[in-house]
Amino acid sequence: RPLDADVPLPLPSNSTSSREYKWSDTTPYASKKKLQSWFQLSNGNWELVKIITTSGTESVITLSDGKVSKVKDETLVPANPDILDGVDDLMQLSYLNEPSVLYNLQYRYNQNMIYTKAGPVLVAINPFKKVPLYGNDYIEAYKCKAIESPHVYAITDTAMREMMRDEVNQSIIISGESGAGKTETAKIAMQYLATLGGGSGIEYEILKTNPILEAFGNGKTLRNDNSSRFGKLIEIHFSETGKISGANIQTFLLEKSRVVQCNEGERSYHIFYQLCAGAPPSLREKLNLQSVDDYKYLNQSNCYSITGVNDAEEFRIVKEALDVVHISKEDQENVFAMLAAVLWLGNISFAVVDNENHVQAVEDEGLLSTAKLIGCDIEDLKLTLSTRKMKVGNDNIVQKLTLTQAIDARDALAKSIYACLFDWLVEQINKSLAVGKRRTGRSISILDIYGFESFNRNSFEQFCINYANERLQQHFNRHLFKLEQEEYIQDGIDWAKVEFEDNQGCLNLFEKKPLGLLSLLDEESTFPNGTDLTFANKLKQHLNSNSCFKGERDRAFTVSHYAGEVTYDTTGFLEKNRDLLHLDSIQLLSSSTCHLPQIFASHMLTQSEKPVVGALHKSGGADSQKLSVATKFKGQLFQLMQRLEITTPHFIRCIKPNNLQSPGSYEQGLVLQQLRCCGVLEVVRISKSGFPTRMSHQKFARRYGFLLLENVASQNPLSVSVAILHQFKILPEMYQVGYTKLFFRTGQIGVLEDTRNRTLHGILCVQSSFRGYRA
Ligand code: AOV
Ligand code: MG
Repeated sequence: RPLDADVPLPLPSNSTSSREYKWSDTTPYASKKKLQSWFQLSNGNWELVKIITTSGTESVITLSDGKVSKVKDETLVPANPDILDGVDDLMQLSYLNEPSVLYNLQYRYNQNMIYTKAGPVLVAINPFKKVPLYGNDYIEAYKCKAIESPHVYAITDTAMREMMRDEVNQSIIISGESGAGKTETAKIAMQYLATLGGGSGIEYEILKTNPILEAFGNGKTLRNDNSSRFGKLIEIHFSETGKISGANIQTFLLEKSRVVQCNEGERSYHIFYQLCAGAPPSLREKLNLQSVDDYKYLNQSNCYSITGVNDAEEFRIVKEALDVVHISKEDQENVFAMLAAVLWLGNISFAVVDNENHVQAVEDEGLLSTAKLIGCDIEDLKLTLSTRKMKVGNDNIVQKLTLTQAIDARDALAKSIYACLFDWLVEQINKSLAVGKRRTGRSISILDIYGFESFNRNSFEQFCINYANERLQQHFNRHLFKLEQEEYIQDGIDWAKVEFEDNQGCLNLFEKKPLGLLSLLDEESTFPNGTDLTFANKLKQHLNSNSCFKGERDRAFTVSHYAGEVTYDTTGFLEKNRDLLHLDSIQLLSSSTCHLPQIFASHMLTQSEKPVVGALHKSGGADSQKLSVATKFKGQLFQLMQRLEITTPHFIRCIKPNNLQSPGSYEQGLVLQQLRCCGVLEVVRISKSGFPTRMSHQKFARRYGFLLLENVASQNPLSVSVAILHQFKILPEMYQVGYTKLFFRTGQIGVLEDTRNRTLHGILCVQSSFRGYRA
């Protein structure tokens, strides 16, 4: 991989390459550099200022609005020479300070160059609009290396080449906050692989899994109109000749609660709205479909549509995609019936029937429709939702439910049906994409999970999502700092290993046994008398000395994540972690006359028969014989990390330039915060303490060789390079000579560039006055 490709991005605009030096510019380069510096304004933004005079401790500067100000020199941060404006790898910056990085990214972003390398990492800034960087022409150009500007295509191409060359499984790991562009990026990578490895037709199926999984697993949140509410790892397998032979999708913890409840301004899963908007009349009648605002589960958040999205059209696309992945029309109809059943379940209401506040389901349209759609007896459904069978000793007793209990039972059933439906779909898709013979060494996995989230109110879902991101961040850290330092060692230069800050502290807070967040949550979940409040108190009692933890008032606590502090409200934690489904509900489904509910019931039963971890089985009754949600999730994440560990990783960091999902707005503070917490600046920082500028001996000799006083035309690049270093008296501690490259400390190449430009400028001036024209 060339470290500094000189190829400009072939944008349709008139843009000259950002890195071309304009020879007509007569301002002496060296003095220009000294004139410019970064100055932080009171709003936190950085501005490029001109220094008029400097005393050594204080400088007089001009701001962009023309105002003149006297400032202390410490408040000024060196700016890079203009030649480095918009470099495509942050490693090429002579000064790797925050304003320079921010400016460089913004400079590129303003020209639709949303991709920039930060050493080995690809930084992608969400454009929130169509950018002309994709499609077959671009894919072709990246494939034959006609373009080398940073791009998802380029990093995917590298993964593909390394897979073929080394026969080692690869992974493309995409991270970033909610709404930063991970899912879009994953699709762009898949598109590239499908084009390069296509031929058998399976690639078409693979691409069609996207609209399906997005319809069933994405919803509108306050952060992102198309927010993934599940994690996904898609493993694409290749043949010896680099053709796609199949794929497998693994999903992680779907946010079930969204089915029955979501916040004002958010939506439940897209598929519900698509079904209601797009179902043809015959299906509407069969499922007794109403419009979205007739369903309680959908109308509680007061948000039905998404700007720019046509749900009916999306429904058509999803149905088409279901055809492609070989889900039969009959099964599709069963799926839609289950969706309708979930919606109708939400409309079931209860009435108090005795003076102990026990309730019974009202025999209304909701109940009748649900029973019909699930394929069960009306009386059975009524009983399931308003009573609970329990075993006390050897006796079976029937407990009547209160209103809250009944609503919980109803919602638990709806959530379970939906989650099973989702799992079932993934299973069907995997059957369709199945790899004939399991091969190793030739696969590329793309990881796209839900991004770090912080809302005004954060619940169990955010707790799990942010824990997952914490795990992923650790994987990122380890690999990047390790790889970075390995490059020095490989090229044989002296290198004292740099230790790096990692997020192990926060992970320990989650994972430590017995006194970590997850263990304490599980423990409290097993106590029959445990409540969200007793859980919160226990956390405060045991974890207050942990620097990543802070107890808050009432039921809340704060965790210092790598990406910022998040305060969690423990309300609902225990119930969501236990995730109990009454045995009665499972029995109801298994007695169903319909195909899917029966499958769901057996799925739920096998799940609950799995070996039990911890003390969970001690709590009341047969229906809690299952792993807690948090424990299961933790296990999944560990497995995921193990799988990724044996791959060569390629990292993409998505950055959200504003919180409004709007194009063209680049908020420096927001970008900086993500760069900081995502570790991009740390990659840059480690380079700062090392030798961030690298140039191959060849390139160095070519670029600066003419400055040598002696004739070196016949010598090899290494000798020429060394001669240049000597002639310019570059201090030995400022560089290292590797086997293939020269490594420079920050700023060193700027000095040489300076001399080169002055010399060239001199030559050109002489030439132009001699020839009578300006070059
Ligand atoms: P996410 O996956 O990172 O959030 P998405 O990939 O869903 O974020 O991106 C959010 C929105 O940004 C998309 O719906 C697009 O409108 C826009 N977008 C992102 N990348 C591009 C691009 N390359 N070109 C054009 N528009 C883009 V979450 O799933 O919430 O963590 O849980
Ligand atoms: Mg997403």
